[in-house]
Amino acid sequence: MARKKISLIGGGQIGGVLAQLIAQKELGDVVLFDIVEDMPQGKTLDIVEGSRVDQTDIKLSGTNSYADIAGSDLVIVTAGLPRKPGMSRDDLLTTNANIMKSVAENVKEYAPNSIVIIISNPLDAMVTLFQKVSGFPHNRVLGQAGVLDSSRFSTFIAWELGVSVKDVNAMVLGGHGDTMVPLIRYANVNGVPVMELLEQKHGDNAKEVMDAMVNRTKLAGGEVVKLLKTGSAFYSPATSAIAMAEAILKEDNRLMPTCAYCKGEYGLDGYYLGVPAVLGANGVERIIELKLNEEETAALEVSTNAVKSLIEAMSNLGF
Ligand code: TXD
Repeated sequence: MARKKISLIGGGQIGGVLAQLIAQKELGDVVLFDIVEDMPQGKTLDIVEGSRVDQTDIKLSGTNSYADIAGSDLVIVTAGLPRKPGMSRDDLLTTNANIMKSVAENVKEYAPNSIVIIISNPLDAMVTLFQKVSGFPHNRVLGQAGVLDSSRFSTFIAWELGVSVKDVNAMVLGGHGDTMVPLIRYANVNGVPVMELLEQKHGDNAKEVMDAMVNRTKLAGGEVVKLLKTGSAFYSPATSAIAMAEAILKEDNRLMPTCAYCKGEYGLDGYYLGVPAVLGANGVERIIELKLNEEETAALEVSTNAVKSLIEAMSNLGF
């Protein structure tokens, strides 16, 4: 089988960890692109010089020229500014929309057959814009947010219940903002409902404990930004995007919360939103529609409306 080619647009904090993870997992050869001169060359040289120790052998190169991404199977985009303390993801809209437009034009020109995973914020708007500018089929343009938000939720559940995080399954849907929707009813520890376990431990206070975890999940990105002071989370966003990349490159058909294009699913027509999707050879193979109850439907609607107004704000800015 031919070696896969993976291009990373943006060689900052997340881009660097993506490159290292791809190398360690030998998912394919890596081209790391950034507009900053020499930096992506330096990062990839640094990573490749550790490959003897890691016992891995792939090609890694850094570049400031889009021509080098030609023939990519997969492109992962992190280009754009991260948040500073006190900023919301939406505050990044104008700056990152300008960057995303140029990225989409270049990926369209140089890697027209690639599948593209967007990570840059505000996520739902950036995925929408990339698809619009590139004109790529919707199944080949998707965004990473839900895998990370779900992993954060799972982590808090594991800590609370004193069980291994490996056994926790919890999913977060909706937009990648403070209105995201952690699905309490579906959360389980190897099949055992989390609420049942919380009731055993906390009795009548179980709901309060769950609400606190849901809240922490929604604000988890900001919690890290506040502590780091100079940027936003980068290890866990990278690891999450790599899980999606692996599902696509290995054609695994894995079910993951994905920012995917809805054509009527969840009552949403013509918008990108975080929904459960099967990821495989074609990118988004299909969206899975869950039977949400009234409360969940209402929460998702709030999130959907937030995404819609973000897209409207972007279009009012001329994008
Ligand atoms: O889960 C998620 N989706 C996210 C998203 C979780 C955390 C952070 N998330 C967002 O990812 C964050 O808000 C940012 O918008 C992106 C990238 O975050 P990162 O922490 O990697 O930011 P850096 O370190 O500032 O890196 C951005 C790089 C930097 O090296 C710039 O020089 C480069 O982007 N950049 C560009 N690259 C290519 N082309 C253009 N035009 C360009 N402009 C800047």
